[in-house]
Amino acid sequence: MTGKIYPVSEAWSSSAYIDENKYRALYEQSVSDPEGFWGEQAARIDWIKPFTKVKNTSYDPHNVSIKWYEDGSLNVAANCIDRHLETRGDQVAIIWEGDEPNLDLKVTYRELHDRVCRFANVLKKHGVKKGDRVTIYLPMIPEAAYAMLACARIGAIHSVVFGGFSPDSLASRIVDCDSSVVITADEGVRGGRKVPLKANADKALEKCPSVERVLVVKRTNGTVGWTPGRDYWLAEEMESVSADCPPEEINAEDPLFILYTSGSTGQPKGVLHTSGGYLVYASLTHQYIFDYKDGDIYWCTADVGWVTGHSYILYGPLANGATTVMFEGVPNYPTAARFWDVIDKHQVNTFYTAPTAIRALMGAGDELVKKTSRKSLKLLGSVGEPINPEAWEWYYHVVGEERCPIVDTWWQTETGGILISALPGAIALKPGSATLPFFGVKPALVTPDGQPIEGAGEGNLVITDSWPGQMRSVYKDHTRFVQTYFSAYPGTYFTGDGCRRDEDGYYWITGRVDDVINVAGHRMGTAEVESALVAHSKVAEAACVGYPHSLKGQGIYVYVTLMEGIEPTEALRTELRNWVRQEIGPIATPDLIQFAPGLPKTRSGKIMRRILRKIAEDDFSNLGDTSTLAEPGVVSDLIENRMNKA
Ligand code: 6R9
Repeated sequence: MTGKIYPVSEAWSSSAYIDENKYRALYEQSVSDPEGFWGEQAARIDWIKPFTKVKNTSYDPHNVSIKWYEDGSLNVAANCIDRHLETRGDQVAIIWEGDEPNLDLKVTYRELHDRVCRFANVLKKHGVKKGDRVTIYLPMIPEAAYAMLACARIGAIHSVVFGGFSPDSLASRIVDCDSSVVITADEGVRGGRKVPLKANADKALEKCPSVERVLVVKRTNGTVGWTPGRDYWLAEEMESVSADCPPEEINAEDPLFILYTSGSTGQPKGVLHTSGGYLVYASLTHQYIFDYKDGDIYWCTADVGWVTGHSYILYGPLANGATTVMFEGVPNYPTAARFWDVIDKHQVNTFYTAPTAIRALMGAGDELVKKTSRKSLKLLGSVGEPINPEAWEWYYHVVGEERCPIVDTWWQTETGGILISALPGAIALKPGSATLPFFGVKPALVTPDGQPIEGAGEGNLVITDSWPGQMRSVYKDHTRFVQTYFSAYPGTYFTGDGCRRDEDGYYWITGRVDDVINVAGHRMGTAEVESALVAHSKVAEAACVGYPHSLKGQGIYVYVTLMEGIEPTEALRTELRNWVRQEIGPIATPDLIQFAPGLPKTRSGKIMRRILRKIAEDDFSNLGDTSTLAEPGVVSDLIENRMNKA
């Protein structure tokens, strides 16, 4: 089953940085001599103190340690801003497109420098020092970029929390990394609706005694609560400080940011990324995978609350002196032509979005696309989940008019940057495949019990050697880092993804093999949804699984056992849905709730998720052996009352 192949066009192979021969040669060098390869590549960024040691990494489960360029020093913000001032001070760094189509703003590198320096001085004025954690809870406004870069400038560690998360989710992330400063806005605006960020933050802060300062961006001028002495308007503070802020010297292995992400167990973990290797990797992948050339307008539609926003709206593009678009809104406001309108408005050359958005816009019909020009487009990208071939073909034929290659980029919060993707001038495309590994990346497949799979086959995806963008630890919990990623298949990094490799060596990600589900490109731990549900007074027990969803990729299916005497009603379904929404955030809202008098369990009391998954998928022909169940009868009841009857 190889499917269609779209060869590299002559125009692309002759104009791109990397053609097929170069890819083969450089890939070979990168994996046979990582020290040499990454030592050379590091010259793309400015070092304050040059490194003498390139790579010092160990995947040995007894001693996992990942260090790159460890004796070098640099400043990430200076690399993203200051070093461009001489050659491109007046070039636009950020094109901000507001939620309303008539609202936009262009920020040049010189202006970015001024804002970031002032912001950094505001942080200093409020006591933030190198190594301190700063939580950023902002909408997609330029201040989010200023805030992140201001932290980087002074060596503070930012933790960006997606603006769609609830007060509780925000609170647990603030507490985990012990932030003393929170940066938020009065309100966010998305799709014409307001999001009460300051009110959410106030609620969260009731549980966060460590927070001493809240800096508030005025976005809507909405009414907000105020705690004098703790809360400050950012704009006033920016006026009160100097615009001069020399960048701190930061060791390559000093932390740049923490980003919380869902795992298969427990609370979200604080993925820790450091400075030197991360920046080299983000910038190199951005240049080659998007074939970024001077003057290109590049647009990644992610939110800065996710890793894609960190690496491919901010750090990668700005390190490369690019013009990066930052979009506050949503794909279907005011109409489902918004993306295509914005592409025309700003003459976007490279467009990078998620399959869930592509599927939704495909559903809105071709007319909305065809009435726009899109002639500026050269290259399309996809990220966040496997893209189904139908959506791929539509993206390719209708949006890109068969002119634009699609780079399907596979990576994770943990990997810092893209690991498997086509290079548009080098690698022929197969719809639905992320294609081949990037330089320095050594993927391998193993059977569930750890036997290596050679050649074509399907198994669990591991990476057998480190790359500079790799996460360094789970914040304050190195043991969890080792357990989660390095103990299942010793000597390798375990990705949590299943994957097939075809006869051409192409990789086809099949989705998560752990209890993480991918809802509209957002990672959700089933354990988080379950713990939110059991916190409800009427719920005795809950189990959460994913099921195929035509727009979101996966939907959230929960089985709920109610407390004795509680009636399963439609009203209670709504109540539980709203409850989870409130506890975690809208992205965790269950799509289907099945009331179940009992859940299938082994005799030792473990919930048999495999069975629940099958039922949610409406595929109960192959439930496997149910004889080990404590009460085999519950299964027929679950099937009978399933919510997903085809
Ligand atoms: C960047 C990002 C990571 C998980 C990952 C995988 C899925 C991401 C994908 C993809 C197939 C792609 N994933 N990109 N699956 N093809 N191109 O999304 O990070 O939020 O940490 O999610 O997303 O399952 O393990 P993150």
